[in-house]
Amino acid sequence: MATLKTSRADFESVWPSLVADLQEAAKKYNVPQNALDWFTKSLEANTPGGKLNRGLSVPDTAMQILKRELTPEEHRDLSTLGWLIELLQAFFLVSDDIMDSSVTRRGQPCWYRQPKVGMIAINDAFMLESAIYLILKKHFRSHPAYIDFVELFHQVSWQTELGQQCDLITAPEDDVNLNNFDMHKYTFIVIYKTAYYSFYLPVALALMYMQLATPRNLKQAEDILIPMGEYFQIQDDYLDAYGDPAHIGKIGTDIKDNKCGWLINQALLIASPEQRQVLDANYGQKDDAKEAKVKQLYKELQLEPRYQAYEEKRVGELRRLIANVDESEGLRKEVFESFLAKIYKRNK
Ligand code: GPP
Ligand code: MG
Ligand code: MG
Ligand code: MG
Repeated sequence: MATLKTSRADFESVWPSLVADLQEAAKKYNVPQNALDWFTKSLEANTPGGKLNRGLSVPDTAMQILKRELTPEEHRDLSTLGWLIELLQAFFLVSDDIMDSSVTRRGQPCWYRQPKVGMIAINDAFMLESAIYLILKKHFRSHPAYIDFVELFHQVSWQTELGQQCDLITAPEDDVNLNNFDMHKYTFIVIYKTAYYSFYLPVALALMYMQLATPRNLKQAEDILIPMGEYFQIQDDYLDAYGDPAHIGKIGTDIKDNKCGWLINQALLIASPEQRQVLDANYGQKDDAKEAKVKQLYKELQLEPRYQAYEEKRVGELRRLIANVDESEGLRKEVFESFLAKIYKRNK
């Protein structure tokens, strides 16, 4: 059987109607034209334009479970739910780039650094979040899972904020103390700030939409998707230092930002006392030369091959978890296999 997959073009074809819905919602309150234009510009600059993996995986998951192509109505609805994840992601990224003092995103200056935007980006981020609930209400008000969708978006947002909070308070700008880092804290940060919204949310939405969600299959999905999301964020941390900015569309800031990331945690596990002193003296400072010294030490510590070994080990574990998926309550191994295929050895 050919693999069932949503094309990027089919998914993107749903977006303009959602922009129109949102403009409609704003027009109800007689929003002045310049404000409407600003909102449209923020929607278009921040929502499409990424890899769209999270959004595409909602219709993809449904097709794999149903083992057939979607009807036009199912395609529209599931793509709409997918776009809601992309709106959630837009809300998070606009905010995260301010908090991380980042420079570029998707090959462009971060939204808050674009002409005339600045801290207006904070309100733009709130509006991207509100857009989720406006569209949910408009399209799914009478769907049996409506309240489950609303609660799921709230729950996953809360989980992401818990992770983001820990990420931020573990990386104070003016108090570099590498003793505050450890792999236990690291794991908490990445599971909450990334894995729930990027991996669990699309599958849970697809199951709820098809009215196939049960406590058991949701739990089973979570048990695979959370370690997969943890692996995805470890890749993100690796690419922060080793990725090509032209490819990943962003310039890494983790070393300068004093982040409790995967690379520094691995370095701390294996550094000699002398190497530890180099890290203490150079990590977490807004200084190119110091950042370069940390990267040089990462090289000496052979963190790149260490990452590759980690990747192979983790992928082996994930493949074993997938092989053991119980398909009797609607889930299918293929759902998880296609998530894994999209991220294995990714370089962007
Ligand atoms: C990724 O961290 C995590 C997020 C984008 C979640 C943000 C959560 C909020 C509640 C705002 P990251 O900073 O490593 O991502 P990137 O490398 O893309 O900047
Ligand atoms: Mg960031
Ligand atoms: Mg961040
Ligand atoms: Mg990152």
